Amino acid sequence: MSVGWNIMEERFWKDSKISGVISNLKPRLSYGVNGNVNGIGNFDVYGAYSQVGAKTYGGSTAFYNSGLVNTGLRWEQSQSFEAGLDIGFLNNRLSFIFDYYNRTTKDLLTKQALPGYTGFTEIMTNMGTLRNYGFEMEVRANILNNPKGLTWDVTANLSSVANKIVKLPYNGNPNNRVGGYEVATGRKKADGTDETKWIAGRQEGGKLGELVAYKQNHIFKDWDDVKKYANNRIDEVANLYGPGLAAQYAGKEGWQPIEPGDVCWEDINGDGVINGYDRQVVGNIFPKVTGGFSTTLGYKNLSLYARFDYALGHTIYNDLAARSLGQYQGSFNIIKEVKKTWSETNTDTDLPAFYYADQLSKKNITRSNNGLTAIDNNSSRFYEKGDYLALRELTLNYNLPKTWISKVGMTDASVYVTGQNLFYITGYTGVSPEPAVDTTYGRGIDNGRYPTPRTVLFGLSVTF
Ligand SMILES: [Ca+2]
Repeated sequence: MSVGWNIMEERFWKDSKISGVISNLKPRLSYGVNGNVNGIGNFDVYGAYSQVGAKTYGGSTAFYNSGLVNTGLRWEQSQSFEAGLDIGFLNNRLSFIFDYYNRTTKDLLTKQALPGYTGFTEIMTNMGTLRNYGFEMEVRANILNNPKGLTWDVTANLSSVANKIVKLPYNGNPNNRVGGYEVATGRKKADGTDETKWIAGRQEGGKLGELVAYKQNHIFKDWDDVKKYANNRIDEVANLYGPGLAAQYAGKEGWQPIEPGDVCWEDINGDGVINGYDRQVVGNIFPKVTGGFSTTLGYKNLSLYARFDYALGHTIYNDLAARSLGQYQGSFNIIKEVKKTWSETNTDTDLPAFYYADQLSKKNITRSNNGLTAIDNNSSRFYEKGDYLALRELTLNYNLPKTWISKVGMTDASVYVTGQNLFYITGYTGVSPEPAVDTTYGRGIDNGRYPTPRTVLFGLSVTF
């Protein structure tokens, strides 16, 4: 269902002087409901049976109930509201399209994990309500328009996306939370204990895609620095103690000293203990803003086209760098950043001292995962901003003059050279700054992806 008003078609508009400047003006509103059954398997409504090995049940073949029935499954329902405005100036040589959208998806088809004692790992449910909202904008400009000389067109678009979890099924937890981590807010309650909150996971009012880590404040330069920040510190994550506690812990089995070259973690609640309460959200896997722009410059038979795109606001966990500098298995190749790790002659750095098997010693890099590739609970140092601008395409095209090609029976012919994925401008240190949406270990993790291939093509296009 949609309505639009072509104001420039109205009599009063045509009669007014402003119609000479504003050539298009159209406010729009739309509302619609869509259904979706993507993500639902063939037998989710009916449940499933599987075979137990081959004749292993007293010499016979047996079957067991391997998938739960959910006869109440429904389609997902998306309600979209959109408000927009098209506006054009000077015979539409400059035009804008603005849109605001708000899409609420109800009855999301989601697999709900089940406790092991049920005998099942999960059940397909209509889990909750998610809202996506944002702005979209497009600009088109015909800056130069000389049929015998220069022409120049520019287009640009931008869209911002945010998501919010609106509703989850009742499960007795505050905000019907599923998963996530309990951390300290940094404030104390009246009785002196820590005020806590839940981050990441899924909860009503929360966002999808949050990344959680221990915040690296800096690398301890020397003993003075260790004593200044961590003299009486206990690190419960890796069983480390500060120099002031040496009398108590030195030589105690399973305990190691905090030394220069180790990470100075942020102690959120200031209790002198580093533990799970000292974790925080360090980013989100989803870009906040994406878009692109293109420009076409023409002079007679020659044209130059360039197309850029960008994404801003997403964070990537650079597991490849963490794994190499943490030497979780001791057999990985070492990246060149190892030269920047802390040593007695290189104390001003943001990379901890290079140890073998970080997960078995100081846990300066992989904090609570024992060296597994996992998105959360690592050092914040390896969560990198993925902001980038890419030159996606650059094409130089020359249309051969008609007088030449008509002699050999062609109607159109051009030669061109085109390059794709020519460069990124980014601060991300891995091979590709694009959001890691689909890797072996899940979204947001760069565990060694292939770079986007850079290609250069020379071509000849002929029409007879
Ligand atoms: Ca603490």
